[in-house]
Order: sequence, then C-alpha cells, then structure tokens
Amino acid sequence: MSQAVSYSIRDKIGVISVKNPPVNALSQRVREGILDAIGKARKDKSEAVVLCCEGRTFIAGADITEFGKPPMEPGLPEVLSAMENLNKPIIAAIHGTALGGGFETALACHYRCAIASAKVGLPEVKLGLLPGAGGTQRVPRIAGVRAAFDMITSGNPIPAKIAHDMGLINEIIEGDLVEGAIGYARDLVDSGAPLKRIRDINIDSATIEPGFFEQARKRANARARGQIAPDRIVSCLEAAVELPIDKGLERERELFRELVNSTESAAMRHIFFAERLAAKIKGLPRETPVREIKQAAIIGGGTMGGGIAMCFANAGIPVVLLEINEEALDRGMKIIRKNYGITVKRGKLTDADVKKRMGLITGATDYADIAGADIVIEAVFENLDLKKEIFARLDATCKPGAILATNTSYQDVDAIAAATSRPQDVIGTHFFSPANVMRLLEVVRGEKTADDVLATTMGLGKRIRKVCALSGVCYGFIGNRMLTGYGREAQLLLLEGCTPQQVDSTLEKFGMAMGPVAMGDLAGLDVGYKARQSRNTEGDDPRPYAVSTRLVESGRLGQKSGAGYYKYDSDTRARNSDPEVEAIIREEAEKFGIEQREISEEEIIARCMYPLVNEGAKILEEGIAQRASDVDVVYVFGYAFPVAKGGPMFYADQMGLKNVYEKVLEFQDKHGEKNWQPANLLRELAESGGSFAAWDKQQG
Ligand code: 3H9
Repeated sequence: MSQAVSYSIRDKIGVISVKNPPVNALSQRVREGILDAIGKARKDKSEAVVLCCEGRTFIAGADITEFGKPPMEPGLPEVLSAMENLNKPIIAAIHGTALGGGFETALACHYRCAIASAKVGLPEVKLGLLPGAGGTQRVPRIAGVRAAFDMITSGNPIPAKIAHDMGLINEIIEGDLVEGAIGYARDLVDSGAPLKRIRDINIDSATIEPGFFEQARKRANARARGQIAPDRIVSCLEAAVELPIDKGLERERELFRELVNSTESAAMRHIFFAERLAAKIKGLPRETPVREIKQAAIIGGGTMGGGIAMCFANAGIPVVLLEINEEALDRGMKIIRKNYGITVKRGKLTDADVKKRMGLITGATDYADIAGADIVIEAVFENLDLKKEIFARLDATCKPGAILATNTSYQDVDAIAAATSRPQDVIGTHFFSPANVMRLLEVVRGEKTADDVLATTMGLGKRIRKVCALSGVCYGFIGNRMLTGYGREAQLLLLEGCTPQQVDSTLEKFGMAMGPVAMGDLAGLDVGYKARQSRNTEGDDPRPYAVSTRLVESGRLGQKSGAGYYKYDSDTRARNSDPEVEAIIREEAEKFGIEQREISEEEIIARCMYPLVNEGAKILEEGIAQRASDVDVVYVFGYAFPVAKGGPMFYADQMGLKNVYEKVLEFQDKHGEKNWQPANLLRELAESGGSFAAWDKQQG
C-alpha cells in the first residue's frame, strides 16, 4: 500500500487513513492507496470502513499540480466508484476542510460524519473548473438543485452544521473524530443501516420550477465576468436532473476535461500557486524571528487610513486612529461607521459584529497615545516632506522596536526611513483602495529594513487577510509604476477619439473589474493631482494629465465629489457619461493638435495592456519584484485584473512574447520613442522564444 494511505482494523471497523501533508490532496499515490485499501476491506472481516485523514484537514481536493500533465491511473472516478460499491458501509470522517475532490470523496461514501468546526465545499469554480468527480451529480440529489447551484457556482465552503441541515453531513461528532466515527460506524452496523448510495436518489424534475436553468445560467454568467466554468456547472446540474446518474457523470467528466484544458483554468491555477509563492521571500530564512503585534496605530483618518484601521479591527487587533484634531477624527470615524453600515445592509455583518469591531478602534489626536503601538502605519496624503516630518515625530515618540510603516503609494521609502534614527524599523505597507476590501498588500522593503521587520509585516499581512507581495523601492513600486503606462495610454486614447465609456467598457469586457478611467474616479483624481504637485514634472509629457487636471481644477474629484470623468448617482453610485467631459476632452485634443479617429477594441486592449507587460519586465530586470508571478499577484489582487487571464505577465506569455514585443515596437514607431521603450528582458525573451513563466523557474 502507498505510504500516503494506511489501513488497519479496529474493533471490527476498517480504518483507511490518509496522510499526504500539507492538505491531504488526492495525489496519485493517495488514489492508489485508497483503492488498495478498499480492495482489502472488501475481502476482510471488517464490518464497516471509516475513511479519515491525519494532519490539519480532511482531503482538500485533487492535487492541483497534476492538472495539465498526462493523467495517472487510477483516476478519481474509478476510486470513488469502488468506494460507493463497497459491500459494507463506508463512512467519511471529516475535520478541517473537505474541499473539491475531497468532498466528492466523502459524497461517494455511504455516510458522512464531521466535527462541528469542519467545513465542506466545492471550490473548483475558483480554479476555472467544475467538480469533476460526481459533485455536480451527487450534491443536487441530496441538497436540491438550487442549493447545489449556490454551493458550486460560489465555490464557498459551508460549516459542517449547515451542511448537516442540508443533509450533506449525517452526523456531527463531539470529541475525538476518529473514535467518534468508529462508534458511529458500529451503531450503523448494529442497527442494520443500509448502504446509502447517493446515486440511488432520483431528482424529481417536477420540483424544478420552469425557467430555473435559464435564470441560473444568466445569474452564473453575470457573476462570472466572461468565465466559462459557471456556465458549464449549470449544464452539469441540468444533466443531473435530466439524465440517469451514469450519463450525468459522463457529461460532468466531459465538461471537466474541457475546463481543465482551458487557458482560463490554467490562468486561475497559476494565480492559486502565485498567491502562495508571493508570500515567500527569497533569501529570508523561514526561521527569521518575528516581532509581536498586539496593538496597531494609523496616522490619518481619511479614506485610506480608515480602511486600514478596519482591516485591523476585522482581524481582532486593537488599533488607534490618529488625526490632527477632533473634527478630522470625527469625520474619519463617521466614514468607518458608514462603511460598516453598508456591510450590514448587505447582510455580511451583524450589528453586534460591527459593535465589536468599532470597539477595537480608538480615536486619538495626540502622538503620546500611539507611543505603545507595535506597528504604526502612516496614511496621510502623498507629500514627501509631510511624511518625513511625521516619521521624525514617530521616531521621537514610539517605543523601541515598533515597526514604522508608510502607506505611501509612490514616495521613496528610504528617504522616509532616513528621517528617523531607526531606518531598520521602517517599511512600506501599500494598501489598495478601498483598503478594507482590496486583498493586496504591497510590502516595500527599504534599503535598511531589517529581516525581522519584513518577516513580521508579511505575517501581519496574512493575519489581516491580505495577499502580500514584496516590492523594492522605486517610484510607484510594482503596481502603480506599471499603472503609469496603462493610465497614460487610456488618457491618450481619450485624446485620440475614444469616450471614457468606450475605453472602460472595452477593458471591462476584457475582464477588468473596472476600466482605467472609472478607476481614476474611484481612487480620486486629486490623489494623482497632488502627487504631481509634490514632484518636479518638468520634462513630463503633459498630455496624459491634461483632462484630469482640468477636471480636478473644476472641482470634479471623482466618485467622492459626485463627478469626475463621469457623473455619479448619489444613491446607487451608477456612472453616467457627461457631455461636459467629452467637450473638455475635445478641447484638450485640439490644444495638442491631436486628430480624433475611430479606435478598435483590439487597439484599446493592446495599448493599455502592453505597457503593463513592458514595465513589468523592467521591474523584473531591476529586481524590484521577485518574480513575474508576483507581478501577476499584484495586478489580480490590487487592480482587479481578471484572474481568468492570470495577470499581465501570464497574459503576455499566452499572447506570445514575440508578438507582444513586435507590437511594442510598432507602437514605439507610431506613438513615440519614450513611452514605448521596450524592456531588455522582453526583447531577450521574445528573441529567444522564452516566457516569463520559464524565466521565473530559471531564477529559482
Ligand atoms: C478538484 O478537487 C477537482 C475535482 O473536483 C475533480 C478531480 C477529478 N493541490 O493554502 P495553503 C498547497 S480541484 C496541491 O497555504 P491554508 C499550497 O499550494 C481542487 N497543492 O494552506 C501550499 O503549498 P506551499 C479543489 C495544494 O491552510 C500548501 O498546500 N480544492 C492544494 O491557508 C498549503 O496551502 C481546492 O481548490 C491542492 N489541492 O489553506 C482547495 N491545496 O506550502 C485548494 C493546497 O508549497 N486549497 N495546496 O505554498 C485551499 O483552498 C487551501 O489550501 C486550504 C488550506 C483551505 C485547503
């Protein structure tokens, strides 16, 4: 038997135990081991069989690293069929998270028991897949088609108790799981309980209201922003209702195969692993000590500062919000309360949750009140002199060993650190707006940042449920530095004849959650405006800022002032085109002598995407980002780049770097030397037939 699976008999109950750390994924040797054990159990004197797992969780799914490689026998369906057809009761004993193929394994058992803290789910859709081992056929047979639709298209796990209410779990076990499961198996045997095979349940199609699947498909597609998996999931559920189970399983298998071979799923699997890899810092030993973080403080209670304070409160960490006076503090607290109010309205938090979280946020106007904080995050507006002044003050006030972090989006972290006598304690923590929603945290390592400060900040990021990516110091770090070219081209496209709506909707169709013009409105046009004011812009090309500057100077700051490139409905925040803005764009185009023309969607996409790729390559060359996959993580989690496209660098690999490079040269020819200077790395990879993925591997 494979070492990943052991089999023994206890009190006449066969116990199959899986041990494949860290998450007991269903790798080939696990499948083989379970199949062998089932073969033994079929013939031996055991009266029932319990399937359980060692370590922190029940099986968390198929081994994702096996996808995209030649299949290895036995396949999971074969294993599950052997389990389901076992001649004695087989019971899954669940702890941790039974996910994907793991939950499908449990569903092939005759009974399922779980400890109350366990969760079960079918998250395949988050990898661009569908449950390919019976999940789409078995869940609706127990929980009904509607519940199956919600569970499988959302991919969100559900607690064992709810799963119990839905019939997906038969028994909740108190105390030791394996002992409890063996006892449960014994009771089933003693009471002569039947071999309950989910496949034997028939779905009564009369219980499905007419038009259900049509509606379901619409809902799935609306949620999926162009992804194909949710649509295929609906097809499987239709098959579960219309076809006998074996035919339904065949259909599911066929559609699973289509998805597993799709670029969409490859992209989403890439991001799954990239997210986890980004948390690993090259050259930083695992055993690097970390500092204890029990109390945080935020300087500045504006949109960013308030959002960051919420991240801490949401994670149960007390936080002090410091503002310059009571009035500003009140304003900041009000925004936080309002944001929590929206979450309550959406049903995602209760009033009691909010009370608890608000209780963790204390206001202050005196630096003395943050002297004891373990980490202070400065989140005031982008002015280097102001930030230096604040850090000098923090240096004088904060206890030794406190981490002093800046939430700057652009400024030089080393210059800020130099304003203190402890640059080793200074680091950048760049949150994304809205900070309480966006998952990314760009952690910026200064020249002198100590290893333990870096390790602590990365760990803290995980604790406040952020996805962390490391950046070196440069203007705009990874994300905003790349964004410069993306935003610039969007602006030039406006001057060349596109409307804001045309640019945004094209990129939204591509998969961006929000187009670049609307994103400017969301972030606040004054942010960039103030940043431009605080640095020397002499020699800069004025065209990309011309319209934005006009808008800011006429009081249109974006969503927060009700108008920017668009007008916003004060209740729904819906955006509407504004002829006034279109007139401003035309005036500015004329000023620069730019002739307006029809522009294709293809051009809009290439003009906006390829600067990301080209700048991303420069960032890699300079060692600002550790890996191309980290750059992808930054874009997917910080800029809502479509996960189904895998991030800009993965997308470029799919387009072929030779094609991307040639297009960059073409744009350089048409639109100017300076903006389209190809990165050496892009040229080298294009010329050698390489890819960013292969480059990452080579770098180790
Ligand atoms: C599926 O099941 C298809 C079937 O329907 C059909 C089959 C025919 N495979 O996340 P963590 C690694 S699709 C391989 O940091 P946590 C992960 O990369 C699958 N590796 O831990 C990491 O490696 P490293 C459906 C996996 O405690 C390490 O394990 N299932 C897999 O924060 C620790 O992971 C899913 O989509 C895997 N399946 O969270 C579940 N899972 O240490 C995916 C994890 O080298 N997994 N790894 O960086 C998860 O959601 C989380 O890992 C879990 C634990 C919640 C389980």
